Amino acid sequence: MSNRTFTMIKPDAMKNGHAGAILDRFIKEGFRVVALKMTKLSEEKAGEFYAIHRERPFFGELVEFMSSGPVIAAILEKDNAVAAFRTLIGATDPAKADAGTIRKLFATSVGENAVHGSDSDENAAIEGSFFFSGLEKF
Ligand code: 3AN
Repeated sequence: MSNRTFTMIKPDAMKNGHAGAILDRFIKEGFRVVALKMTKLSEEKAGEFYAIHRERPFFGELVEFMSSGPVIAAILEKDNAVAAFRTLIGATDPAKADAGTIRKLFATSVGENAVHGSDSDENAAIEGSFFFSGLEKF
């Protein structure tokens, strides 16, 4: 699993019409699509997904935002996928993200930051299994 990561195109990027450009960028950067779906998280499911942030002051805002509209969830494969993908998306706060990164190009704010990217191989596997069954991974 060390060459896989999990991502979501978040509701802000979906609403602002950036999903196609972001998916295109994933592929152009050499990530292979292992699994892909458009879905909408309930508040309960968003809370479960972000349970690690339960004590953070922005947790309520994060759950409300992530359940506010559809997302595109995907598992992506590439050598060193977790680190390579986090470099591609840029810093959490788009104002601090490097030029050319997905968050610099498409994010709205630190809370509405266009894409999620797993922070470890372990979390990539957990997050991928949260959204996809074995039958949905290719
Ligand atoms: P990253 O997504 O870059 O790994 P984390 O894990 O620190 O960043 O935060 C998870 C998510 O929580 C972020 N993607 C963002 O949507 C939200 N978030 C992080 N920091 C803030 C903040 N200061 N205010 C509002 N939302 C935040």
